[in-house]
Amino acid sequence: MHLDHTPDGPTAVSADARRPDGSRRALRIGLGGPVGSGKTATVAALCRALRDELSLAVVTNDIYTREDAEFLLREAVLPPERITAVETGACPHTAIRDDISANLEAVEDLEDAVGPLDLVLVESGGDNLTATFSKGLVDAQIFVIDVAGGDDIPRKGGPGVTTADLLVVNKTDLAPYVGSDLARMAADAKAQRAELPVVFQSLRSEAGVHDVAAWVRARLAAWAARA
Ligand SMILES: Nc1nc2c(ncn2[C@@H]2O[C@H](COP(=O)(O)OP(=O)(O)OP(=O)(O)O)[C@@H](O)[C@H]2O)c(=O)[nH]1
Ligand SMILES: [Mg+2]
Repeated sequence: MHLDHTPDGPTAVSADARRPDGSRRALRIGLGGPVGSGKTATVAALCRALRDELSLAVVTNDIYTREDAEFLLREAVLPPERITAVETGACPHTAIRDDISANLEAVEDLEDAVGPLDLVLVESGGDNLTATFSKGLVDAQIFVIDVAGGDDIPRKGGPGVTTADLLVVNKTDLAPYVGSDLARMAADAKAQRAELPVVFQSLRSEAGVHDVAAWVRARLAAWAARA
């Protein structure tokens, strides 16, 4: 589990911040969350928001398919050589927490092939509220839930909701249709997370991924300063 946070600063560095050749490695940010909450859509929006200012790449994890990577390729959010799929072939959380070797290899291959990179986004396959990334794989993690999954999800907690460096409550545009109470979700998230940040977003709105992109930029600035 990924537990050593500071409320607004970077978490402990997951591994050596330098590559074997002495160059600074990319900041790695993991995106986890339940099936269909909007992880790939958030990754796509982040790529569009950041690709002109940063060198970035994406690793997706699917159980038996490459669908998330194929979606990102179809949408042309990045050049194809910057998107890699890992087929986990088991419970999604296994590849991001227990045996992270395939993901680490994918990240390192990307750095070799298209580096130097500023940022690598690693999307987990959709999983339950306990899915968290190993600190050996990512430096920070975003947990994406959505309002259609039920407005009691923040209250239920679980490691993703309570300990992720950023909690994203996605699809706020759907709240009126599914009867989700956003104020209650915000209060429950605050109770679970204290000072850790929460972003409510709709990728269908004009603001889109703006707040999450701002959070990523702040993490990158802290990462660059420390490395
Ligand atoms: N209305 C609405 N739909 C959204 C929003 N974000 C994503 N979606 C839709 O929700 C569906 C699932 O989004 P994905 O990004 O594929 O979700 P995911 O978490 O990557 O799903 P898995 O990888 O299968 O776990 C897609 O049809 C998206 O277009 C949003 O903010 N509002
Ligand atoms: Mg996905």
